[in-house]
Amino acid sequence: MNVIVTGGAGFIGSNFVFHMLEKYPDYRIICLDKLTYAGNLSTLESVMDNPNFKFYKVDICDVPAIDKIFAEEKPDVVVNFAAESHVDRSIENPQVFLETNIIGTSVLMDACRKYGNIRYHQVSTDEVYGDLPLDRPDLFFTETTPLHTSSPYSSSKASADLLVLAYYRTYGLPVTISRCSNNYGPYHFPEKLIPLMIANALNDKPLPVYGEGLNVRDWLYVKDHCKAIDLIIHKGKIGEVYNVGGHNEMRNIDIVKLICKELGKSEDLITFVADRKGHDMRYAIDPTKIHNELGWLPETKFEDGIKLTIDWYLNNRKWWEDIISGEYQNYYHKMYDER
Ligand code: NAD
Ligand code: TDX
Repeated sequence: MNVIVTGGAGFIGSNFVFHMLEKYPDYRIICLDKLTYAGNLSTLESVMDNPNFKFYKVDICDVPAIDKIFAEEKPDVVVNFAAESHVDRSIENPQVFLETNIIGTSVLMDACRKYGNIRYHQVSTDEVYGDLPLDRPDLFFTETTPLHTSSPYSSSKASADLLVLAYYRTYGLPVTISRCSNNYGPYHFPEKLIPLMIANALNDKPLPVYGEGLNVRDWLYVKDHCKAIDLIIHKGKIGEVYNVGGHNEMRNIDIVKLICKELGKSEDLITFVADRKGHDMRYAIDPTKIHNELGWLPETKFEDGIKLTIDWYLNNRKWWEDIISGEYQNYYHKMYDER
């Protein structure tokens, strides 16, 4: 089987590439990535020489380039991870989110239609459902919860989801969508909460918590997300949406305190800063459908996953130090210096 993985030089995409190459030695994995600020070729170093792996530096919005790759590689399945993924950046500059997340999705699906009605999987997010109030712990997002987005990022992802479902209904393209909660684990770009706090704590820098840190996220170890997508592309029902989440809700402030504890750093590093505009309060996924239909369950407990993650950042300092010493410095100053 030939599997195109877009965004495979990013956080979840790279973990998915590793998972697929290890689990299916007879598959070819073809990675398409533009290598934006979030894509990192060094992440894929260990698989670059694998004869079952091929890398193309390409923008998913580039129609002729995508057409050419589809014609040459003859994929059986396309899994689309490629996206602008950071909510804070979408608040600063929405345009590129609309281009990659919406137009890019349609370019890939058009190529799927053109080259033989190819199986297409869209990696989406729980953020398309908006947020839940803190005082209603009984509420969860199901696949039928209405889309109700808050940020340019989540709006672009919801738009893409609607397009994917339209291509199913209108053209009969064999699609599925997964909507996952917050991932954490190796190769997570240090602009996001957990790796940012680990990197700052290790450098004894302030730990910038937005607002009062009471916002709740439902954290899932990245490898469990990859296993869910693997199941969906092999056994999922065409035209369906699957929620993926770990029933592991935590307040931001508790995550940051836990990171301080694990690293032996003082909680005095914690600094409360101005809140994110339109900040979603709580995300909580009901993963009953994927459990009942496909037998998926998260395997990694948060207490184990966070230790594995912290160990990974301790053992792979060069990976994230190279990132935070470059263009990231400008980003960090702009976002945090006068916050
Ligand atoms: P990431 O930002 O770490 O990686 C995105 C990758 O896409 C990068 O390698 C980047 O170079 C590439 N890319 C960006 N624009 C591109 C373009 N125009 N053409 C080709 N490649 C391009 O993101 P991530 O956290 O790994 O997220 C992957 C996917 O999963 C996204 O679609 C995101 O919406 C979704 N998702 C993420 C989370 C999470 O917690 N990180 C949770 C649910 C869903
Ligand atoms: O410096 C910070 N301080 C802080 O308090 C950062 C970067 C974040 N936060 C808060 C904001 C959120 O409540 O931590 C929480 C998590 O923030 P992010 O890591 O930016 O993730 P989130 O906004 O929840 O979105 C993530 O999950 C859903 C991914 O980035 C998305 O791509 C995914 O769709």
